[in-house]
Amino acid sequence: MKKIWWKESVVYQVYWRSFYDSNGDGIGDLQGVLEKLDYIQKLGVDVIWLNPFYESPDRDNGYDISDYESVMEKAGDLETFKELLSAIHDRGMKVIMDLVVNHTSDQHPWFLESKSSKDNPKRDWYIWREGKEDGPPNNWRSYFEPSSWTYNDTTEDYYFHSFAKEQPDLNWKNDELRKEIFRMMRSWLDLGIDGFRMDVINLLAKQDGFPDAEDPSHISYLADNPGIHEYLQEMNREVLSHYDVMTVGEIPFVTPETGLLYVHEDRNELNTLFHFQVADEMPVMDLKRYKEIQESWYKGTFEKGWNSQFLNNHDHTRQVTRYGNDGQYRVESAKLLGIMLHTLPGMPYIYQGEEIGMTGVRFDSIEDYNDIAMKNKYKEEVEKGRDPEEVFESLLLLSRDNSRTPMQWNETENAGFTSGQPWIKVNPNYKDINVEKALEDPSSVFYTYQNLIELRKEHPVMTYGDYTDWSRGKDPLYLYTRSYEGITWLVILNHSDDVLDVDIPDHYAKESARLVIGNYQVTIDERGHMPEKIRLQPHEARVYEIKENQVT
Ligand code: TEU
Ligand code: CA
Repeated sequence: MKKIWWKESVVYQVYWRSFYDSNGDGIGDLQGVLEKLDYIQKLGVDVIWLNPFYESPDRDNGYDISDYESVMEKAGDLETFKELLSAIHDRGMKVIMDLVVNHTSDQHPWFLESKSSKDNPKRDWYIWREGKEDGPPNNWRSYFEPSSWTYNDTTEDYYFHSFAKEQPDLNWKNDELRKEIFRMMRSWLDLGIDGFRMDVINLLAKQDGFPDAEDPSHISYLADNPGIHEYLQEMNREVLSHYDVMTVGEIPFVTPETGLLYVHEDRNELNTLFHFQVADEMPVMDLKRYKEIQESWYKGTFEKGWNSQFLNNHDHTRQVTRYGNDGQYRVESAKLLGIMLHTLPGMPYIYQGEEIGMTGVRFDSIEDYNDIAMKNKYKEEVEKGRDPEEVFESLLLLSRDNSRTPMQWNETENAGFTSGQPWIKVNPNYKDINVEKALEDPSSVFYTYQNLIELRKEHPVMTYGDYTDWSRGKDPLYLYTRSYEGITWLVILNHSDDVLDVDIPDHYAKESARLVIGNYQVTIDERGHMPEKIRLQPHEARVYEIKENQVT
């Protein structure tokens, strides 16, 4: 297997607008990230992923870009970004930027031109179709709207958008457009960034002819269409192959088979991907399914391409709330999920605040929310005549704002995030859960994460080890091994609120072992032998190292 720096990296995602506000306008900013770099460095991560900070009307928090080459005023300016970039490099870390090239803002000058007349030179940079029988060209939904088409009065036809109507999709069939995007990518890479997280990158190619969908509510027709691999190979050839950088594609609706086509080492497209089998199929933990997904991605991609591990991000509710226990066992459960993600095969991503066990939120009314996905859905359902209270309740668990509340730094007003009025309310639990407290407490979630990241630097088994699941069918137990060059790590996790008795597989029982990391105090057999049976406390996680040459 090829060894390479990014495979060995841990990435920390900074949703800058909710990270730290340096100037009191209530919005986090790049200067704020700069001021908190010591904190990120203390955690020990290798790479920082910054969500989009390009010029944008901000209808979808920066994912609606109106100028790819300047910095949104809220975030700061290009000089501040350059300063941040070199400060991160000085600390031995790297930076990846969000690349959002499936769509732009409807305020991008390209789109303003494109919609102005049928013979405008930028007309073909977006996707235009005639309507059908007084309606849109087909029956497709978009992610954020009941239709993926919006009518343009001036030209009396429709443009296509996979997301909100303020986010028209670019036409990747157009050669000039692709050239312009590649040039823009090179200009950021030439500035010294270390790669890209590529927003919904498998949506670039569209289905020929836009045929009606049998079931328009399953929007997978938006993704993974013929032509996509040609675009990405061209992007690799024209841009990426000329730099030593990493790329991670956001790739919804793929299986290990189709996902591998994006990241296979011989195909020269992307390095790694985020797939959404967990997020899309599991609103809450379904351990049986989770194990199947891990197994199939391991079998499908290990030693051929490279996978990622994450359970939350700025779009997905905080993991301790969604997949753990954010009440009585918040600390144990946050640590267990961290230990799991960092010992499964693939690059671990940490979303800001995860490392202190931040939780999801429940605000009182829809007015307190900002997420365009949630607000549009609320409006759509209420307009159908459904009870507003019921609609509101149904959207709470997965609202993207669960993860977008400000980073909780300390117990002062607004959690120390801003001296002004925060753009989104702070989670009321900030007096209990905050960075200052976490750093003072040697047994906090923070130090478990710090430890996990440090362990990866010394133990190649975490990166390159093969994976075997020994627990199949025995939920809530998840027991697996990673093995590499004679070293085996045995990971034992209790995904439940109850005590759990576990039989250690014969192969490993009684062998010489040491505890590498756990989330409870454990007294180990003084001869250092793996017991035959162990009793796990609620949400307990243990990782043992076993030297295989001593296994008889
Ligand atoms: O998200 C696309 C998106 O909707 C997925 O993350 C979704 O969660 C996945 O397909 C599983 O269903 C990206 C950005 O992360 C998001 O913030 C933007 O709103 C969106 O693209 C549009 O740019
Ligand atoms: Ca600010």
